[in-house]
Parts: sequence; C-alpha cells; structure tokens
Amino acid sequence: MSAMEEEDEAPAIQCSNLECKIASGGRCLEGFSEVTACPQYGKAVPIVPAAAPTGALSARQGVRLPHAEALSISEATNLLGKGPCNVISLVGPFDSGKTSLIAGMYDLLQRGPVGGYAFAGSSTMHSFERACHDSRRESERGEAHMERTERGEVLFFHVDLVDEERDAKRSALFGNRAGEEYTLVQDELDRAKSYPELKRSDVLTVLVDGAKLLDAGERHQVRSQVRMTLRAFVEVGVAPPWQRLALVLTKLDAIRRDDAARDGALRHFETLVANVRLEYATKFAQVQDFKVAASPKTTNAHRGEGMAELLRYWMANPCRNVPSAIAKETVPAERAFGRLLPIAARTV
Ligand SMILES: Nc1nc2c(ncn2[C@@H]2O[C@H](COP(=O)(O)OP(=O)(O)OP(=O)(O)O)[C@@H](O)[C@H]2O)c(=O)[nH]1
Ligand SMILES: [Mg+2]
Repeated sequence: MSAMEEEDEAPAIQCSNLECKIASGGRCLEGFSEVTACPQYGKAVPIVPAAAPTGALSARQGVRLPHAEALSISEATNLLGKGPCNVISLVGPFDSGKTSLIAGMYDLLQRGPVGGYAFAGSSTMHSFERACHDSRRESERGEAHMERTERGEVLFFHVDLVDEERDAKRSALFGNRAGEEYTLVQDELDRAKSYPELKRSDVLTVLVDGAKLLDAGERHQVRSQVRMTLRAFVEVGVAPPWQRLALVLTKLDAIRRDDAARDGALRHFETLVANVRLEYATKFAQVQDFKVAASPKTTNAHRGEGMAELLRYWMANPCRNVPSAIAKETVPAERAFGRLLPIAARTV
C-alpha cells in the first residue's frame, strides 16, 4: 500500500496525546477505563508547525542551561556521583499524598530550616514551583490542589540541604511516580523490579492515606494494600535489609476533623504499624511511623505538621554499603514479541 493510500484510510481509533498507546491496542494513558470519558480520546494529534529557523538563531551556538525540571533516572544517577545524597522513594496508591508531601517539604524549606536542615539549592525548581503553586494562596484557589502524577517513568525531585548542627551538606532525591503503578505491584510482583528507585532508596516511605482510614470499609483495604506492597517488595528483592522504612500517615487534618471516626482511624494506624514492625523487624534496618499534614485543607492541623521529624529520618546517615548508581533492571517483557530482541542479541 502506498503512503498516499495509507493517508486516505482514517485510523479507527485516535488520541490527541502522542504518548498514548490506545490506537495501537494499549491502555488509555490517562487511566480511564471508559475511554470515551478521556478528553483526549478520539481527537486528532495536534499538528504543531515547526518554527522556521532564522539565520541569526541557527548560527548562534550558545550555552545549554540546565532545565530545572524533575530528573530522569540517568540525571539522578549523575547527581549521585557528585556528593553525599539520600534517595527517598514515596510509595502509596493514587491520591495518598505523595507529590503533596514532596512539594510541601520544599515549601516549608523556603520559609526556613526544617528539623535542623536548611535549604541550600535545587536543580528541579521548576517542577517544585509548579507542584506547589496550586496549594499556595497566590493560586487563588479556595482549597489546596495537586495535579495527579502522570503514569510513566519515575521522576526525581532534588534538594541540597545543610545540616545546621554539623555544617555539612547532603542532597536528597525524592522518587515520584503515579500511585496506580505501585498498586499494580500487588497483582504482579515482578513489576516492582522495573521501578529502579526502590532498590536504591535509603528510606522506603510508604504512605497511608489518612482520609481513607475514616471509613471502616476502606480501612481494611488500606491495611492490606500496605502489607501486600511490602510483602511484594521484600519477596522480589527490591527492599534490601539496609533500607529504613517510614510508614507515614497523611492528611492528619482530615482525621482530626471527623470527631466520630478520628479515634478509630488513629487506632487502626497504630495497629498497622505494630503489625508491620512485628513482621518486618528483620527485613529493614529500622521501621518508624510518622503522622503528617503536608497540605491541610482545614485548620485541624498546621501546614507541615509532623514533617520536621520525617525530614530528620529521611536525611540521617544511610545504613547502606552499595554502589551509588540507580541501576535499572531488565524485566522480561510480558508479551513474546517484546522478548524477541534480547534473544536475538544473545545469539549474535
Ligand atoms: N486534607 C488534606 N489533603 C491533602 C493533604 N495532602 C495532600 N492532600 C490532598 O490529597 C490529594 C492527593 O494528593 P497528591 O499529592 O496528588 O497524591 P499522590 O499520591 O501524589 O497521587 P497520584 O499522583 O495520583 O499517585 C490532593 O487533592 C491533595 O490536595 C493533607 O495534608 N490534608
Ligand atoms: Mg502524585
């Protein structure tokens, strides 16, 4: 079939998001199970006319400035080679408050030292500022808001911090990915091997959505999600024994606001922590729990409550003795087609 004929044939399915694989039989990138609900489904890919290079512009060599967006794995690995750095991965289902916790920590540091650590720079300021904007007063939103993290590769937020007591600088890299990807691990354990941030983390930070603990039905689901996730990580070997574990109860303000369910929710969290300690005491170097309000929507908790203790835990000297790189493991593809290339390469 000629190229012209192909053009004449309108594709049966299309999506205006270039990254989405729905047209080739994949899933909706936005996560809609009913694809017609996706605002991008069915729309043509927008054609962006290429800007004509002007003579003066193309001749100019210039200096490429750092982008200041969240870092890819290779960029994060480069940074690890430059000095002491703790890697923290935030794990939790969709909406549990991972991005709010990272952005909230950055925002607190802009006001002054937190837990004895002072802000000393960041190479991911644009991403931080974008993440913080909708929860700040300047956004003129009635309520703090956070964009959902899109599915895809993990991205790292970076801050340099000075330990005021020791006058020593250490960086922190926060691994952030969409919550759905961690939820998928519960059914497909090996998937965790393709999340490089996990194995290299100094502190595995598992979030427990406080708002969900208010509902007696959802409570049990939250508990089993945490335990199934930890079991999967330990079983497939992405949680090395030198790693420290933080169990973080988020949205403390939402819990305090509900007089009737508050005590039950807090008790449920305490029981969860006690059970995890019992089960995983020998699997992690340390297990510690925290209760935080990174982006409260009411006055039942102050903004950043509980986060100074968490930052101290995150930034403590690592217990690890491993190479500094974030290694990406090759996980066999699910479909036979995806496995063809490595087999061919082996026989050459
Ligand atoms: N009440 C309350 N809401 C919060 C708090 N922290 C975050 N939230 C809200 O919880 C929702 C989810 O927060 P996110 O940080 O986007 O959650 P996430 O885990 O990154 O979600 P995904 O990116 O979809 O995986 C947002 O509406 C936040 O405003 C908090 O301390 N209190
Ligand atoms: Mg997020």
